[in-house]
Amino acid sequence: MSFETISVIGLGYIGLPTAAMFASHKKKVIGVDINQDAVNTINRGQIHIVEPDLDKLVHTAVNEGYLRATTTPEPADAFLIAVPTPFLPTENDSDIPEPDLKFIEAAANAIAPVLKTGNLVILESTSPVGATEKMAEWLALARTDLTFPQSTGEASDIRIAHCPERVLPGHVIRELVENDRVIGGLTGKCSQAAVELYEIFVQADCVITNARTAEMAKLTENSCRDVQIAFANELSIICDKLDIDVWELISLANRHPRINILQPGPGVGGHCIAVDPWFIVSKTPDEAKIIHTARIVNDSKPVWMIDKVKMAIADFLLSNPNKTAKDITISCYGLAFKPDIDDLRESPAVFITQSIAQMHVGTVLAVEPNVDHIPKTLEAIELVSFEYASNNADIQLLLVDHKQFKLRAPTQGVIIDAKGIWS
Ligand code: SAJ
Repeated sequence: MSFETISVIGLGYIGLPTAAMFASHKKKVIGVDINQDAVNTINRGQIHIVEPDLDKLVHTAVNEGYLRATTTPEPADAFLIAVPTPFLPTENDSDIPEPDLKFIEAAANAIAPVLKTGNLVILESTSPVGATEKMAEWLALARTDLTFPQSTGEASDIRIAHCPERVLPGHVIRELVENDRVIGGLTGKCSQAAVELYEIFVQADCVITNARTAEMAKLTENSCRDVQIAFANELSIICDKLDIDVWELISLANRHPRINILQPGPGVGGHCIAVDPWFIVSKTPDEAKIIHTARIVNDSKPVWMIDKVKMAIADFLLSNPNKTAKDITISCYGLAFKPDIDDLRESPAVFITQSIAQMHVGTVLAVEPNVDHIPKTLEAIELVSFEYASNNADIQLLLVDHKQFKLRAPTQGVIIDAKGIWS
């Protein structure tokens, strides 16, 4: 098959780097997004997200005429759908979140009118098991004049596959090229076509399976990490109770040749690890016991951190009877969802800092070396320098192990260290 024109639907953290990657291999790429501002930004050769090296790639691709963004799908040889798969709203905190496929359905309906015989449609969005088959049904309903693999098998006009992205934010450009790719076609020909497409830029193995296994593979990877982090987070709570340094404990245990415990933290953030396990739990609630429990353990860690701060406030007032809570300044170090990035979305550090600012009557300061302003939703929090925060706080709360924080620690105040770098 020849893929000269490739369309990427959804120009976010995965879609835009993928589009730029095809374009940098001299393929004509049509990027499609419902966000007109993002489309305008990309067509100026700029980017609306933060990812190292992506700006140069997009700038060159647009300037050389290989990448163009639009809000309306156009005919192409292959379509890659990389749209979000959020949750449906839940009524109670204890409800299991259900995935919402509305963006995949909208993308399928948007490309359906321009589909033609020989096209390949790939779902890249992280999806619950069965979503690719569902997408194929939506496409078939919209285009009764074409044949699809779910009904016609290998002879279908349209080929469909699920090929989940697995790249690490902050390393996307390198990992897009170097990571093995799981290719789950609805038929063998669908898989083969998808392998040919990814081989345009992927230098690692493109491993063929079926669509359901490919969907489950992605969910399994992120659930595995979530379970492992939950183990570390649970250990940190146990060790706190038993007066044991969890960091020392983990480094000792990790000297065993077959043990590799991850690091505890303030909770699990980001858009993947804290989300994807629910796609398994919601489908198989009676079976997914460990995966479900890991979510509960990790989601409860930020609340545990806030309780630690409340205890530190109470202790401070006990040993300083002439002071009130209003006199206590709390500095929070790090707002991003993980070290050395500027992404504050779905960040436990933001949740903790915001909750402390809401409950505490005294001053709450924040230090985040990777951003220069605080988003509007966090206006109650004052962004200050490390020096100011460390010199003025009574309680010093380390939330993210950014490299800047590894170089120095506050020399006064009570330290609460969620990452074990100042302990
Ligand atoms: N975290 C810990 N302790 C650790 C490691 C991580 O508390 O020892 C926390 C981080 O601070 C962060 C969260 O977990 O809040 C998630 O960070 P991460 O680095 O584990 O993962 P993400 O969300 O940046 O990217 C993950 C990756 N998946 C795996 O490593 C299995 C990436 O490969 C996926 O492509 C990405 O999810 C995705 O898009 O699904």
